Amino acid sequence: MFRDKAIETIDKSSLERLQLENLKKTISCAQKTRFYKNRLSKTRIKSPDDIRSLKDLQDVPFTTKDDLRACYPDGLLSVDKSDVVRLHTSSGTTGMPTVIYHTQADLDYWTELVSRGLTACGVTKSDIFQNMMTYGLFTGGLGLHYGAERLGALVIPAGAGNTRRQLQLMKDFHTTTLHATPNYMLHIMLKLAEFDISLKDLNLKKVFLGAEPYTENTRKKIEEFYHIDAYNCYGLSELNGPGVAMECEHKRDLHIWEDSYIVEIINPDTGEILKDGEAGELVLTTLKREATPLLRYRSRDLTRILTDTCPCGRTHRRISRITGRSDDMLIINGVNVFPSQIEEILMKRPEVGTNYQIVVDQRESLDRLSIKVELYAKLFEGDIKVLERLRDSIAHEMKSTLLVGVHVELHEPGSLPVSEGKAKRVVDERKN
Ligand code: DLL
Repeated sequence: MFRDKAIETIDKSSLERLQLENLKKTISCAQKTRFYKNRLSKTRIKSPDDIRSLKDLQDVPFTTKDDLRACYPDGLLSVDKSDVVRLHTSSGTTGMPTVIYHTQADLDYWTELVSRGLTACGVTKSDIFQNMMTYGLFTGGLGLHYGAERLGALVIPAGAGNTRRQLQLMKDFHTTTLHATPNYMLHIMLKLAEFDISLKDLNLKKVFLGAEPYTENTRKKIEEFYHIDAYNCYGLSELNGPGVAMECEHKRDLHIWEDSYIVEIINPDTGEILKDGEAGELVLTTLKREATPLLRYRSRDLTRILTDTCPCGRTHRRISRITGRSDDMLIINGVNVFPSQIEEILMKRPEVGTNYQIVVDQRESLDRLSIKVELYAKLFEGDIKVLERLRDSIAHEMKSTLLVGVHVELHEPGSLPVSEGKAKRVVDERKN
């Protein structure tokens, strides 16, 4: 199903023409912001007319999260404040927040992109869409809310948390489609029995999972438990929020909407532009945003462009599942370890439950990597030797994959900290 077949299946040369036209408009918008006026004045691109081909964008320097922070609160605003209808900011927990302003046209386009993604997975006006993401400054709640409403679905703005109420809403209103973090979907699995709700009482068909990295094994675990289809939805608040790229019904990774973004993949260490298929950091330029245009924004997310075509017929390129962030790599006694490698190993094991935590500390000046894993309750009823064998086998597989020794601790279900929003999987207790 298509929301806008003409644009979703546009041929390459028409798409590039459209991108060029909109890139010029974006440069013109950007020059109205204090930040880009100053930055572009130091480059060859002094006016939209200096952009003759899409390649000319490469003469513009990257924009980073630190640039956005330094612009707080309005250094990146390109329209009169009276034309702004909403703003979103990041939490600012790791420094100054970043702020993105939207005109009504910006919000309309964002909503349209989300509706496209939902439609590509078969969501229709007959669906009951329960949105279990946080509403507010975080973009996950409002982003999908308006996208689902636009295509006529009945939206339940449940927000995050309060699992008992979530389950009651699902049951009473026959919810068909959910939107949640993967970590929260895993958490609810444990709660069904506690609240005396069986899957047979529910009418779930689909879930959209996003806002945090997760592996294919985690998707499978969620699909198999709930007997539903789980679709990946990616985005970041600086580029609107959810809906930058979404899967279609074929679940062959994420269609990125190229009428709205120019996509580049770079080597995160050198900034060199990589070829399609090569893994690196995703860099995005907005093409349709008026209030806060961004040129070559470094997402820090690691992915690659997929070159094969998708059977759905959409022509926009696809990116692979995000494997992590260029800044979330752990260095354990000199060895690089990505949290996604650990999740991959854990989630394919049927004994492993729904939650885990990675803890790094130091013993006698050496780094120590510990993995705390929840198992299903029935495993604690049997022979302790079975548990010991399982612990050793996980530790062995971790060591041979990660090339560092791992201390594995097995925990009962519900004993590790849970989060209703994004999971905090890594606790790094080392002093830097
Ligand atoms: O998390 C927007 C969002 C909300 C996306 C709901 C999808 C669903 P931020 O809080 O700015 O925005 O965090 C963005 O989260 O750079 C990725 O590192 C990570 N992320 C988001 N979606 C995915 C995903 C929202 N599907 C950061 N897979 C991004 C992997 C994801 N990582």
